[in-house]
Amino acid sequence: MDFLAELKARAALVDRALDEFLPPEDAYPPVIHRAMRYSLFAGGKRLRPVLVLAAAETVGGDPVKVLPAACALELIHTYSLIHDDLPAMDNDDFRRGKPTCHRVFGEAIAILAGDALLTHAFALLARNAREQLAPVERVIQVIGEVAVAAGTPGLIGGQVVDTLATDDTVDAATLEYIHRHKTGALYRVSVRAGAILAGAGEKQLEALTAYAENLGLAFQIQDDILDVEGDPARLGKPVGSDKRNKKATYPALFGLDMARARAKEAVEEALAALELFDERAGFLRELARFVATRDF
Ligand code: GRG
Repeated sequence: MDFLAELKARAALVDRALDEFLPPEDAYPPVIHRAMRYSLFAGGKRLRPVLVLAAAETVGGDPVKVLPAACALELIHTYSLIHDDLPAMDNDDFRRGKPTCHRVFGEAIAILAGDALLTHAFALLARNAREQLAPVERVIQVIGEVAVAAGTPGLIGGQVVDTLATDDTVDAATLEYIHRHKTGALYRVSVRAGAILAGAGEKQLEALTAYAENLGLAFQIQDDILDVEGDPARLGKPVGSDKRNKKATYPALFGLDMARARAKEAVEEALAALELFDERAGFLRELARFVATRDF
């Protein structure tokens, strides 16, 4: 399999669905829809929505039927990036290689664009039931799980601990909490959402959850490694623009070699979790290998 070509094709499918599912740019009041679309189409890798599609495919479902849920996860991810970049948080000028939402539209519209993406995500999740793409009880389970993953037990919790962490408070346990919640929660729920909507059995869901947790960890460690030794141009970041707390990373706490070893171990655990699946898990397997070796 040419993994990158396959990833690109799936990301293009997601992009077309996002365009279809979002209010048009000129819908009143246009500035908010322009801001939402600006950040959404700034060039993300689309890993979370692609995971939703691949998890559905792995358990024998139709990826096209989970497209609204896949797009919902990308909307939540993009909202979190817009808010993370705000002056009150990381105060970043660039994201995905372009000026951040608040630099282009101002802080108030950027805050509202993030809010709008988050709320629209739940409208899209409900669409799964309205259009009878999946049985209503599965849709309700997914809506509940996504809300938890985006809330204080997930993304928000991780962001709060990261925000409050200072150089002397970031120990291994804190770092793990931040990674599991800030990054891991959305990976985990992306895989679970695709699998649940497609009717995964209990054992399949358990295995896919273990896969996703290890994948999220490998992804985040590689993200930390790229912060140290990645090519800023390839990552869409201007040189010297990174203002993240450098202590809250795997390489800072454990050194680069140990960080690489831990990422490799997480990939192996992710692959082991997929053992019960047939060749339909091929894309998920390649994705696990990709996240820990990627350079962007
Ligand atoms: C503001 C609630 C709230 C949360 C913010 C996403 C986030 C939490 C912070 C961004 C900083 C960061 C490094 C987070 C870890 C997750 C991560 C690596 C995000 C970037 O994901 P990619 O590489 O991004 O998939 P693209 O642009 O490809 O979608």
